[in-house]
Amino acid sequence: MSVDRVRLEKRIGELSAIGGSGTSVTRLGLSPEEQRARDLIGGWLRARGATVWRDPAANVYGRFGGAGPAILVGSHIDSVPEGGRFDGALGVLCAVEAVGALLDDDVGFRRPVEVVGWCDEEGARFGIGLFGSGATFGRLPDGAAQRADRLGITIAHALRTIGESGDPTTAKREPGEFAAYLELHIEQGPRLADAGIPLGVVSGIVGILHARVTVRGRQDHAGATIMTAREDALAAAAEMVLAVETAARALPDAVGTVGEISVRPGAKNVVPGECVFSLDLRARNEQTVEQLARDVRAAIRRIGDARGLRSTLDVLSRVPAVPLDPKLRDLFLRSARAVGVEAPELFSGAGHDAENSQLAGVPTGMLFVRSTGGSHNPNELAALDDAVLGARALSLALKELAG
Ligand code: HGY
Ligand code: MN
Ligand code: MN
Repeated sequence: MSVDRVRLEKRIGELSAIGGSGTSVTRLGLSPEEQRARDLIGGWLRARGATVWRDPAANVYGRFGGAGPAILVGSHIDSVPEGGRFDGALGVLCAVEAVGALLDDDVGFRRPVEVVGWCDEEGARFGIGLFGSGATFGRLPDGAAQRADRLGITIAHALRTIGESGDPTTAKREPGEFAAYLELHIEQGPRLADAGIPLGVVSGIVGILHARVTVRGRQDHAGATIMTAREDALAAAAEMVLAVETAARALPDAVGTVGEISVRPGAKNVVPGECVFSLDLRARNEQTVEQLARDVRAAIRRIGDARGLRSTLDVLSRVPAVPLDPKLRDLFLRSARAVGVEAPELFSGAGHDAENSQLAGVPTGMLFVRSTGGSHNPNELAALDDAVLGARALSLALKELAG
């Protein structure tokens, strides 16, 4: 496959410049930066003859070929705040490059191919992860459009601002419109780098529970309120955050993270009256996710009761652990072998849009590209050689499915 290394390298630079500063990228869901990314990607696809459109959930699609169930290939175009240049972006760039290589080699499509750039996979702004693919595959949580960011801007308003109706559920497509979904993504962990192997095949994806905990105490004077007369919401939340860490450490293959915390009123001389923090609970299997959620709920209740404070836990989104399609796992193993790589099969601790397609009944496969420097940080790095290998393997897989 004639993947064009220079073209790929140039486009990695162009896309990471949108919302980028140095090696850091901030391209939040439904932000102006994300729209500029859609315009850039749509332009590349249109230039190769694709029919390009944006759907009511602000996903961007480029379709090649005629009618009938398509091979969908892509990833997400948004990032976390101060994230890296490759999470999501590399999957979209390699999808564009893989199709470009097939077109350059005059490989005709016996079935249509659609390249997709998913909107707001991270959920960093509105709290709903896998938002764009959730809309397409009918898996959005109830009331998603009314979910607001920290400034009180709702998803509906943000969609209307870019000219959409404001109802993302109208983006839903029938699973039968797709014969398969393929996603290339950086591994975001150390296993491929430690093994010295450039590609991996994803066997399954972790189950995730996202929630918001609100702790209500009593706002009071930091000087005139003696320690035994306080209902300090932040002190209680601090104990709860440590309890999340303890609960996750106690279960095999479980992880628990509190990534966001806010305090009201938030002044140095005021005993905090309210504290809101996020929960991100994950495990390889559903039983463990449920057990972890139970343990965390119990700890929050115990700590609140002991301090005489009230707390609520609101589940924001829940995606079950999902094994990926065996035939597509085998296809990616063969495609990796064809570019000289004996790829290991890896379970993904990171969530991906691929969960939504597989759960909706669209056979789904994922290919990992080695990355270093961790992820969700500016040090995230995929070597160009590895990206080119990934794009070539993706192109071979596409050729077998659609060529
Ligand atoms: O959170 C995740 O696992 C993904 O990066 N959205
Ligand atoms: Mn991510
Ligand atoms: Mn990602």
